Amino acid sequence: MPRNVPSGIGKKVRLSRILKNGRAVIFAFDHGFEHGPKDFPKEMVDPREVVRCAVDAAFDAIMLNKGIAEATWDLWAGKVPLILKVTGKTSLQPPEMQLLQYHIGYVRDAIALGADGVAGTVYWGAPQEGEMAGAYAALVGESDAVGLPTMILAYPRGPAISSQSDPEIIRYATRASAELGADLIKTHYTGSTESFREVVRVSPVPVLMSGGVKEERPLEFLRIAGSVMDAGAAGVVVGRNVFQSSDPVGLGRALRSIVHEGATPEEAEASLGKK
Ligand code: FBP
Repeated sequence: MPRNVPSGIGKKVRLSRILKNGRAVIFAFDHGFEHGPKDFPKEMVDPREVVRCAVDAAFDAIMLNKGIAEATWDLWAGKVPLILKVTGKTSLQPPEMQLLQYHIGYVRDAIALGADGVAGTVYWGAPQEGEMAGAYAALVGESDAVGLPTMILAYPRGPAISSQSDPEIIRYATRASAELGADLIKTHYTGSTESFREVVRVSPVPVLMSGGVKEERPLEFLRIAGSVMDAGAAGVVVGRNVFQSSDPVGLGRALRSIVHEGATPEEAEASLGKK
């Protein structure tokens, strides 16, 4: 007699591949769409080079757009779970139009690619917030139906937003993201452990810090990673601070040591260039 799989198990199984003991270091690599190739150092223009580094550094998951996931699948398959990013915007549009993330992928693409999750951005506070939040709600519904976890890029942005890292605004964006039904929330650092602790507290689901523009010295970024872990975050989702680094694999491993092994930023920095 056919037996239905109890609902929600597939999502738990996939989330357990991404979060190890509730924590994850996730590699974000959608910049070729969001910002264009200018973000990539010369030796990193080939996406296979970058994905190879992410696999060598043993990231817990990798967030890619569809075309790059297809072009690199043989590198990450069976090693690093894929989170398919299904929204995007280019920086080629007039600035006011860059406040809308539109669909560039679908749940069926994620399934077809063997992904363990899907990701989408909502610019909280933007004039187009309703469109993006509505699309994200639909994404949650479709993903829940097939047991795929969703990760939201919760980014406050637009003319009504005084600061994209204001603790109270980030708290609100985080809580609104949790209310939408996201399973993982990726948002901006608020500048201190104390303020990020308050961000983590408003969410019933794991909160991860979004990397941001590359810090001048690796130690500065490792200290930020240490700060969010002290605040109770579930990890970090990072792109530029890794692939623009002179030692991307080392930096990825250094982040792993902070998130998974409780290393101090100084200990993690000392390991750079040694492995
Ligand atoms: P970084 O760690 O490089 O900041 O990557 C996180 C990310 O959200 C990327 O996924 C995305 O391409 C980029 O930042 C978007 O940055 P912005 O919204 O500032 O243009």
